[in-house]
Amino acid sequence: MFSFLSQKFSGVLSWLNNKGRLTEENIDQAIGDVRNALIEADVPLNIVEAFLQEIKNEAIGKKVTTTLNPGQLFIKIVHEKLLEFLGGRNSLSAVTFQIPSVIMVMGLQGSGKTTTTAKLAHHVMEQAKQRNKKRHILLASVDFYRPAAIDQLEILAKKIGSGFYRAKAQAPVQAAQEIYGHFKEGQYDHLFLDTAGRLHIDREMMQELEQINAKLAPKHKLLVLDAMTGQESLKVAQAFDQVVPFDAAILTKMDSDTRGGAAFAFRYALHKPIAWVGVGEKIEDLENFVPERMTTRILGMGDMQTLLEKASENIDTPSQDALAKRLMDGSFTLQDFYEQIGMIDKLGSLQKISRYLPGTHNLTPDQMEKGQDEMKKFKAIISSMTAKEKYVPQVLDASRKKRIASGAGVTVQDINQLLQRFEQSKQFVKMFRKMGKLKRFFM
Ligand SMILES: Nc1nc2c(ncn2[C@@H]2O[C@H](COP(=O)(O)OP(=O)(O)O)[C@@H](O)[C@H]2O)c(=O)[nH]1
Ligand SMILES: [Mg+2]
Repeated sequence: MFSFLSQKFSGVLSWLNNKGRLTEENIDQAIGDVRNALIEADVPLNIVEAFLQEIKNEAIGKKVTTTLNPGQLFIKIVHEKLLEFLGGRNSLSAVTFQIPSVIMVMGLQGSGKTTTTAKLAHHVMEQAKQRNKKRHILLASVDFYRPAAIDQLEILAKKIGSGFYRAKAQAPVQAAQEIYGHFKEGQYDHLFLDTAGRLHIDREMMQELEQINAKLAPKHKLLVLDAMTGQESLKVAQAFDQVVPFDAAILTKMDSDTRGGAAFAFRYALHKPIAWVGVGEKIEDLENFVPERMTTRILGMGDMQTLLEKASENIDTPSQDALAKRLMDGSFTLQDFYEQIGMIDKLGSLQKISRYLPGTHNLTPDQMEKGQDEMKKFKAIISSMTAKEKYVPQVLDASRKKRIASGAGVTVQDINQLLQRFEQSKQFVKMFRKMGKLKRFFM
């Protein structure tokens, strides 16, 4: 989902990470890259520009704090903005169906109306079941346009165990009224009315929907949008909204290699919720739309934001800065190494941290546990050392190692492993210093 956007953004962001400071100049550069990414992802140009303008306004004039380097600060702003555009943190579950109610499902042909209608009905029934309730649902279709469209819905109704009614009338508006009559008689809780789409926005389709809307006055109107259609889907949404204003959209086919443009543009331009997303062809493949999850996916960097917040809460800046400085002048000692491990401790378990970090999701629980154990051991070893040993580890001969091992409850091999790791970090530092990217190593 949104892999295209993610890729683009992570490209931009990794580039930013490598910059020392966020100056007006490199904001410009970054904005250019983000702009390209969004345009390539099929977000309409005017929306791209509006988005960038907001980011720019926030980025410039904001002080770079000591806990966040400029790249991270920019990530934070992009993250916040993107989240806001996609619906924010507190966006409530967008639609709750009243009882009784008619729910009209609209959209272009092939967008996934019929499938989504059944998914939704199933979802409502399942939710009721969890509360030990039962929902009496009627599915019906006025899609006389596409052959076998009504049969398709009938099959799905059987599958989910809902009611189904086939109208005798053959004209959409009359059929809708006939269906409504049946819905009332049957004392159903909800009628999900599947409508006919067309391949493109079409006058006849719109008139049908307008009339059905006028006659039945559905409590809820939902627009089904195919997320794969990118920029086009915004035009579709606007056209529908002008004729039959809808409550919320459902974005289907988010399981495919969908570009992010659809969700992004829709939210920005229409200010209407995306209530659900379709993530597959099966009945169960319907999920709530979660702006935060979407934002994270777009940025392609795990929940970096949360990590940043944690980091700025838990780690006191001076010690971090001091460590970075010691690394820089080459006086990095085992004591510093110890403090570094302590910082990781402050951030929570390795397991928790890895959830926030991109690229570490594929660490197995085993590997995590090993890492965690290793850190514990290293801490124990270092705390069993004398000051001299910590600062001049070269003095660690066999007998010293034996003494430390028994003090820390580890083996000599563990100590050797620690020393190896320590040497590796020093090598890293040298390399990074050469590349002029030292500060990054520590963040
Ligand atoms: N992968 C995937 N396919 C979907 C999704 N929703 C619908 N489809 C498929 O899209 C095609 C068209 O769906 P349909 O419900 O008949 O669309 P309608 O013409 O709008 O009623 C069907 O093959 C569905 O299985 C989805 O969320 N993911
Ligand atoms: Mg259909």
